[in-house]
Amino acid sequence: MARGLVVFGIGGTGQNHLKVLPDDAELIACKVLIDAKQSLPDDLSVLDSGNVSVRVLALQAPDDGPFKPSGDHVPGDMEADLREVLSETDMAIICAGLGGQVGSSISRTLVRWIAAAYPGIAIVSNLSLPFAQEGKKRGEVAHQALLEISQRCLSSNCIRLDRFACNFPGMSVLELFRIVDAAWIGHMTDCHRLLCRQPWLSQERTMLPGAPTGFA
Ligand SMILES: Nc1nc2c(ncn2[C@@H]2O[C@H](COP(=O)(O)OP(=O)(O)OP(=O)(O)O)[C@@H](O)[C@H]2O)c(=O)[nH]1
Ligand SMILES: [Mg+2]
Repeated sequence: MARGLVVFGIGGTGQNHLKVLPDDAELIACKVLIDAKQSLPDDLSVLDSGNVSVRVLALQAPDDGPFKPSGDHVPGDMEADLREVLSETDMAIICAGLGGQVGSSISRTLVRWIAAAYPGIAIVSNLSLPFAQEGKKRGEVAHQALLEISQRCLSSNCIRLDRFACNFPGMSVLELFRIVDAAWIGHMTDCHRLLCRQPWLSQERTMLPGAPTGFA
């Protein structure tokens, strides 16, 4: 049986997502917000209803410019906290909107680090690619991050915001983001069910030639 999930909300999008997650301690062991120091909420009650534990890890902007993926190493002052929350789980979910600095860089680093330090933990990602009108540079940053993150994940759900907007003409950006949140929560719970080995494969599906005959 999978233990509770550790959900990482990284950058502004990750922070917004943590605020709308189900308040379900059976499902979520811990919410971990990672963002630049100056972007953290003043009032943590927006994340913390008291039911699910919350960690907030503040990033100091580098002296020499923007946040960049830093190889396999998470910032030294975060490692002890990360090890503590990860010891409680066998599944980590990384949630970030790609295209900015914090989400795109820290998600890459974190996924690399978890994959190397905890090969037994299943990593799942919930990501988005920016709108085309946000510019080519953000698109490139996002695609590079997506490639690296998804290679290390059990399952990766990446929503292309511009494609999404085509499907919902006239919808406001905020409403679109709420739909993305719902899709990410669906992906998270599906992956958790998979890890819990709940019998979600239908009888018909399992009877296809060559398909698994169900979980033990
Ligand atoms: N799904 C979703 N996407 C968002 C949201 N806000 C912004 N985005 C998208 O995510 C991308 C990254 O935005 P943020 O998450 O604010 O960026 P960040 O990671 O905090 O990076 P910086 O603030 O640039 O350091 C944007 O370019 C948008 O495409 C949100 O609330 N939900
Ligand atoms: Mg930000």
